[in-house]
Amino acid sequence: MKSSKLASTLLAVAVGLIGCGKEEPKKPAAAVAPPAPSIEIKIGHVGPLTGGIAHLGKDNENGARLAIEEANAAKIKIDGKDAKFVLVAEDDQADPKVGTTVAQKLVDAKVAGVVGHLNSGTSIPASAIYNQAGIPVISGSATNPKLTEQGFKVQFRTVGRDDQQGPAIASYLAVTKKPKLVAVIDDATAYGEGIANEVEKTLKAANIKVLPREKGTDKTTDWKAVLTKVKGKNADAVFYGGMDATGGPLLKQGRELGMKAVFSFGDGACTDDMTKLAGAAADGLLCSQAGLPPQAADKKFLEAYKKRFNVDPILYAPFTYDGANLLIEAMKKANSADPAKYLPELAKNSFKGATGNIAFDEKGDRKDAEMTIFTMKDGKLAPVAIIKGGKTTDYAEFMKATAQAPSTPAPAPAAAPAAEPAKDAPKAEAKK
Ligand code: ABU
Repeated sequence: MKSSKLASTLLAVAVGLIGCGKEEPKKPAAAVAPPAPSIEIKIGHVGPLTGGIAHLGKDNENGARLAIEEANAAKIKIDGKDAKFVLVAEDDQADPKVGTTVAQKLVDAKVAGVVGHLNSGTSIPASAIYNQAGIPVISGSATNPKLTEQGFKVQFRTVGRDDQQGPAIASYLAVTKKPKLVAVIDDATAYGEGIANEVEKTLKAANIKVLPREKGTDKTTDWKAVLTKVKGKNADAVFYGGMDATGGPLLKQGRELGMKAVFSFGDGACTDDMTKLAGAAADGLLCSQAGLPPQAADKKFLEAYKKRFNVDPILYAPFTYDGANLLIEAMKKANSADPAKYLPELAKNSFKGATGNIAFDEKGDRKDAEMTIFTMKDGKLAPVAIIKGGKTTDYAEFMKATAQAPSTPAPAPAAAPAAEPAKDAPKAEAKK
């Protein structure tokens, strides 16, 4: 009896315990939001990342990369989706054949747009491939006029053209140095030969004699035979159409041969690297760029570039930065990364970039591109004049006027010394 009472007591306690442990009905779990839909948008960049001008290729690539990183940080939405921009960077080795191979690779990778190529010699053949695929492409450095003369609706550039740059540097040389006989040398590339032709045309129009053309290649670093010939003809100025990797040795060897001639270069060889390549021989160099100088770029861009890459831009990084931003801006406006949908927005864009106001004409050329003239002094390139719309303005004056009217930089009235030849120089071809 005792033991059965104990058993019932234990049973009652156990039932009580089970009762206490009874689970409460589960509350419905808090709703977890599904991840926001996202879209990956590939943007290609192409330039030489190996070879003698790899430093310029990297400079261009850095500009595009910075724009893309900033766009990702800004958490842009395209078509209601979180846009993740991805830079697909390719090396075309400044070689036209590699350029077309790489262009096809980017088309196959389904990039939405391309910034590049750096060289005119690679940009021109590659443009046919992008055009066939309907992919917008913006070069921040290729200056040969042919690039935008092919009628390709997808092709744009954020720099000026060599039928603006050639007359600008040739006129400045003619007026400030008054040469009687000029040797014109080129590297046999689309860019080098093209700008040399423009310079020769301008000099001849100003009644200045020009020696028969001398040629090298984009790999030539021994110019002694060419220079000895030029020195023998007593040329008092030399113009070289080519890049800094070959222009540096040309200048250095010219001085080593005792040449006193004024050396003048186009944008490809208008970099501070000339001091590294040619040493003290670089002082007195006259050269041009087909846009505002890098130091005149937007301060915010310059600071961000330095912070990100720990160097200053060399030449055209601000222009590839603007190129990438123009693509992204057009996608935002079209609310689509589909090239067919955003291309019309790109063509009609009016954009305030790091290099000033950018709008394209019907060929895809930058409207009202500035040309800058530099001289090398104490191992540093210094901008001395801006040529815009046929007017030459002292650099400091131009910057002052620009600061006062930031949205539409207007040059001050034409200043000596280059106003006269700029007026007389052959005009850039009329836009069709
Ligand atoms: N504009 C100078 C370097 C690039 C090019 O046009 O080939």
